[in-house]
Amino acid sequence: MKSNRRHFIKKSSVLSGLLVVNPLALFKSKSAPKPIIETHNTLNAPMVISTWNFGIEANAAAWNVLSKQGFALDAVEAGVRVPEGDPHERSVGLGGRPDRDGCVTLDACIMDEKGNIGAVAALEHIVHPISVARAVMEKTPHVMLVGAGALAFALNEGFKKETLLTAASEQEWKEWLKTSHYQPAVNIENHDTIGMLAMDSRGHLSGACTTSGMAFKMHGRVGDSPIIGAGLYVDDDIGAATATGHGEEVIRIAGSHTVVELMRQGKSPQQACEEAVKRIFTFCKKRQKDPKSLQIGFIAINKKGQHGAYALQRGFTYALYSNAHANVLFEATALL
Ligand code: SD4
Repeated sequence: MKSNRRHFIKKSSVLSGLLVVNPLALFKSKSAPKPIIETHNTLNAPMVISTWNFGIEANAAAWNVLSKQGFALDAVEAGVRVPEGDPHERSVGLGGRPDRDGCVTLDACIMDEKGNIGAVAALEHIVHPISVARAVMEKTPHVMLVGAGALAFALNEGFKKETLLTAASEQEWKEWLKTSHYQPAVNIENHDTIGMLAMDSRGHLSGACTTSGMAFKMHGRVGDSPIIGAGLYVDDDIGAATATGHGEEVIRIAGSHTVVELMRQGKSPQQACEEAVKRIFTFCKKRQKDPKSLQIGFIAINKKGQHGAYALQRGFTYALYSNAHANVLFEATALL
């Protein structure tokens, strides 16, 4: 099974900084010669990376867009819609585990290469919150809609109202009610939120993140996943990052934005993910919170097409699809 593979970063195999100079350009112009410089290295483009085992199927849908020279934004939306629409995936979209009141409430956000952002939080009854998030981005003057307002907007946009609580999730919730003890499990069913980052063949980046959040959370609780800068961040000049795991901890360090800023300072995606997880660990220590009771995972890519992933604990898997990796599942290295 591929899921047990260890993750090896091939640092030396990725060339850095492709500089293309057209010598003719230096001689034809009478004014000061201006070399033609390609500002980014698209050596590894297109590529898509996403969290957990279900990233494999999601990546395949995204690759379908990317391999036809489609846009990264369309790719990430198409990709994460796959687990959203799958009732057997119990942590995203249809069939997601409910909150403690039995309501399935969904969180999602999307960000493109230009810094356009859209998000929904605590959205009920809509199978594809990522597409509602995209509609918020493209059709409203706002960046985030929540709860009843998000649902009203979605219905007005033509999204269908559906029951998201499946028999299996309802059964699990009823079992949980017997104790009503809120203790989110680490690596539930080995998958959770889907965060996806893509670089299209033009070298541009977009990302998407979608989840039903922590199972049996308080009604109205919102995690990191729909919060730009926490669950997802994209800066087309630098790179992109997304997070999974206990959202409260990711929000505490503005996780995905932190990863991108660390890459801006020169860290590789791998180093940046490691540093972000270590910051969460430090906060755990300060707050006397047992890090063993938590799981956090980050994935990141940069403009060179390098990727990184790191988790607080073992068991965090992610899927990578590029010309070099035909949709391979890796297990991220971990701090603990
Ligand atoms: C949340 N980050 O709602 C999400 C859930 C998740 O692994 O990813 N769990 O906090």
